[in-house]
Amino acid sequence: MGKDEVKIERTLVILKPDAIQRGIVGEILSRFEKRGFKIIGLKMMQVSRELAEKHYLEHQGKPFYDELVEFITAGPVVVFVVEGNNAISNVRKMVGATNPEEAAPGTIRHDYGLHIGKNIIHASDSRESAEREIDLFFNIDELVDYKRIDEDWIY
Ligand code: 3AN
Repeated sequence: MGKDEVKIERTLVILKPDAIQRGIVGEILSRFEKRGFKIIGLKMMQVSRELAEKHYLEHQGKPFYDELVEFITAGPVVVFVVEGNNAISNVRKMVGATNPEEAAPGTIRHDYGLHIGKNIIHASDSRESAEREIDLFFNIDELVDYKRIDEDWIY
């Protein structure tokens, strides 16, 4: 694939309870919109313990697992599906390193966070996890197909 070719992907983003409580949802969402990504599904929800355990299955048994489940269920979250060119890796780059103290300036975790336990945002890390997580959080009829009017000026 040439460097100039467009590869449209979908990925799941969760704004964790700290982002909602701190009133930074709009600002963060805006970063994705302004970059040119298309939001094709969006909702606020309370994550159940059962859903949290499914979402964090791969971390079961790790020392921070209980804390992780407690945190994601501690209050409402905002979940959305982002679509666009190489969305999975490009969104991960915007999110930054897991630990906000190590995340590069300009990334969301750096710009809004100071501690690994409260790192504001989750984004799928691979094609497989994107598919699994979108399926876990959204019904197919909650995703919408539309064209942004600026699309031809983005690609
Ligand atoms: P990322 O979200 O950057 O992909 P993962 O998948 O390694 O990070 O970890 C999932 C979540 O677990 C992170 N978002 C973070 O909230 C939490 N986490 C990871 N490592 C630690 C740690 N050492 N201490 C506390 N929480 C952690």
